[in-house]
Amino acid sequence: MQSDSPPAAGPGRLLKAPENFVDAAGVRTVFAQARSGRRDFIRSAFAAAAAAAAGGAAVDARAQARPAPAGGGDPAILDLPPWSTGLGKPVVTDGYGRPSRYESNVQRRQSPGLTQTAQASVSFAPLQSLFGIVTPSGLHFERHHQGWWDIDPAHHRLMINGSDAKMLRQPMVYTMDDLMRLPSVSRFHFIECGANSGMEWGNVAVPTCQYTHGMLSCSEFTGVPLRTLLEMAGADFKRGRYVLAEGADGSSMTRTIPMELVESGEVLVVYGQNGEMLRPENGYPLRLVVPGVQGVSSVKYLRRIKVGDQPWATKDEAVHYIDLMPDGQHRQYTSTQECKSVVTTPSGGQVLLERGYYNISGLAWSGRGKVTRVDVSVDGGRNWHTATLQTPVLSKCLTRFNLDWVWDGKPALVQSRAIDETGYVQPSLRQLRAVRGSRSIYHNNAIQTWLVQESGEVKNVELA
Ligand SMILES: Nc1nc2c(c(=O)[nH]1)N[C@H]1C(S)=C(S)[C@@H](COP(=O)(O)O)O[C@H]1N2
Ligand SMILES: [Mo]
Repeated sequence: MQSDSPPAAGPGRLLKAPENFVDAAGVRTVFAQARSGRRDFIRSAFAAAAAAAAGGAAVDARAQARPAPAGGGDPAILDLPPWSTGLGKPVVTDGYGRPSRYESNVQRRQSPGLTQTAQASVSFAPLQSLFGIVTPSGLHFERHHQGWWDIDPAHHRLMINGSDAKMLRQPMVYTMDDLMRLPSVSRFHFIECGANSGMEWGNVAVPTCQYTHGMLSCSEFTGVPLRTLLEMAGADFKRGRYVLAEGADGSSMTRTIPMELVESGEVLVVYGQNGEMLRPENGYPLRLVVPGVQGVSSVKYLRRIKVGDQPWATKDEAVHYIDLMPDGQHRQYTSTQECKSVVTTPSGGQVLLERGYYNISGLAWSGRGKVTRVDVSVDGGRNWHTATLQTPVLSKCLTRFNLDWVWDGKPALVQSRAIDETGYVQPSLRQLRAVRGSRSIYHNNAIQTWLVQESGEVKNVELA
C-alpha cells in the first residue's frame, strides 16, 4: 500500500468499461418503459444490456492480452509492419486533428431513458477513459435545456445593465471584438452539474462512472473577470449585491449570482477553452464560468448581466436546482459544489483480468478551494490509505490522485474520500442521507463504492 514502494507483483491487466453496450433495441425498450412509468427503468435496462455484452467483451480482451509465445518468435515483433517500412501520411492531411480511430469508443454518452428529448438532456463525459485533470473539449459533458447553437460571433452581444437606474452609471453593450481586447486571465476550473450523481440518491441506478459522475469536466478557461466589466460600467457595489446572468438560447437560462463571488475576481466571462475558442456545445462564443458553483450558474451563450439588490428567484432557481429535504421542504440557493471524489480505475464495468498490481486512480474536487488529501479504501471504509495527489493541485479544479494496489483476487470494496482546505470531509452515503434523505436530485457528493468481484468484474454498489 505504500505509494513509494515498487510494485510487489507483475502487472495486472484491465478491460476497459463497456462503452456502448446498449444497442438500438435496448434504447427503445428503455424509452417504452419510461413512458409506462416504471421507476427502476434505468437500472433494469443497464443491467440487461451489460449482461448481454459482458461475456463476449471479456473473452476479446483476454485474447488481445495473450502472453508472448514461450519459445519467442512473436510475429508482432519479427514481421515488420507497413508503418515501419512505408511512407506515412503527409502533414495537414487533416487541418484539425482528431483522435486515433482506435479510440473511437471514447465518447460522451446519453444515459438511456433519462430524458425524453435530446435537446433538454445531458451527455456524460467518459471519466474512466481520461488521464490527468483536463477534459478534452470534444468530450466535455453537455447540458442543454433547449438544444445547442453555433452562434455567429459577429451577431453576439453582451449587455450590462441594472435592475434600476441607480445600480450602475452606464449600461454597456459589448461585441466579441470589444471583449477580446480587454485584459484576460486563464484559469483551470471544473464544471459539475448540480444533478451529477443525482440518479444514485435512492439506489444504485447506473453501472459505470461515466454515468454516476460524468456530469463533470475540467478545462483551462480564458476570459475577462466579470468584476472588470462591472467596474467599467460603474456598478454600485454597495447597493448591487447580486447579478443576474442570462443566456441567449431558447431556454432563457437565468441565474442569480451573489456579488461577493464577482468581487473576488473569480467569476469569468469566458471565450477560451483549452487554448481555443469555446466549443458551440459549451456556449460559443461567450459563457459565464462561476468557479465552484453548480454548473447551471455558468450560463452559456451569455447575453446579459443585470445588477440588482436581491435574488431574482427565476424558474431555474425556484422550480429547478433546489434540494428536496426529508421533511418535504425544498432548500433554495445551495449552489456550492461540496468536496467530492471518485475512483475512475478500477470502476464499474471494468474487469480486472488477473491478480497483481493495479494503479488505483481517480479525481477529487471541491467548490470551496483546494483538495488537501484523498484517502482510498479497498475494504469498504474499514482501513484508509493516503493517496498521492498529482500536481498541479489548483483551487476549484479537478485533482488527480493515485495509489499503488496489489489485488489478491478476493472481493474488494474500493472507495475514495476527499478532504478540502476548509477541513470538510466527503461524507458517506449514510451520513448524507441522514441529513438530506433519499428523494433529492441535486448535490449528491457521497463516497462512491465499487465492488471488485472475485471474477474481476467491477460493479457499482451501495454500502448500507
Ligand atoms: N444558456 C444556457 N446556459 C446553460 C445551460 C443551458 O441549457 N443554457 N445549462 C446549464 C447547466 S444545467 C449546466 S450543468 C452547464 C453545463 O455546461 P456544459 O454544457 O458546457 O457542460 O451549463 C449551464 N448553462
Ligand atoms: Mo446542470
